[in-house]
Amino acid sequence: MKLYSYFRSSAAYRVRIVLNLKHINYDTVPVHLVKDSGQQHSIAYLAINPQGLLPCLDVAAPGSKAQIITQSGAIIEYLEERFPQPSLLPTSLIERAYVRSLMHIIACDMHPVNNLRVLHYLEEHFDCNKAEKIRWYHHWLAKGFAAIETLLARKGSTHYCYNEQVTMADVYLIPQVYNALRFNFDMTPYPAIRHIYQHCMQLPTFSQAAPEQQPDAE
Ligand SMILES: N[C@@H](CCC(=O)N[C@@H](CS)C(=O)NCC(=O)O)C(=O)O
Repeated sequence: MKLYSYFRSSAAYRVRIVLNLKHINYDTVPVHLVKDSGQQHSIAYLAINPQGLLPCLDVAAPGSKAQIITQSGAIIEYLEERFPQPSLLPTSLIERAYVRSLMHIIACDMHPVNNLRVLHYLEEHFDCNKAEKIRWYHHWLAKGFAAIETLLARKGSTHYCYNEQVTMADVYLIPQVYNALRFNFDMTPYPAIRHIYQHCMQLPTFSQAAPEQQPDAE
């Protein structure tokens, strides 16, 4: 498999964790989100992913015509269905929904508003300076993390978002926290999230997927 990735992309980071958890070998195809005014906007990359976003995964057998999956959520669900073990979802239907609720807080309500292209748009069309962009970024992080923290506390989570099992919720949470820390967001008010982050980052499947471990890391 070929993962189109950028070391700092948190959506690509999610997929890297899942590939590691499921012991799937893959090659990284780096697409630099900043260099050349963003290689994701190049004609060559748009032919692969018309959204101009990372990640995407080519699941074709070597030597066959490309079979590209875009959107980290679709990639992760594909990998879960194709390689069911170890499962990244609980068995009970209601608990699966719980895990997906946590995932969607991040995937739908936190990450998209803080994406690179949104921050660029704020700068270009609303004259936002760096400090204002950070305020925006931190505001949406705080909203999302507060809700996640409450849900985790209600559940009595300790090492993972759900029981003693790695699930897709951890796969989404860890890259989001990594990014928050990179942008100097204060994680003090979220002890349950911090605990899960510290625990997961000790696992090689998570730490080896981290940005600084990637072949394109700078
Ligand atoms: N919903 C998409 C989001 C993908 C996304 O926003 N990727 C970011 C990197 S984390 C990106 O490629 N940004 C490029 C840009 O904003 O121009 C997914 O989960 O795959």
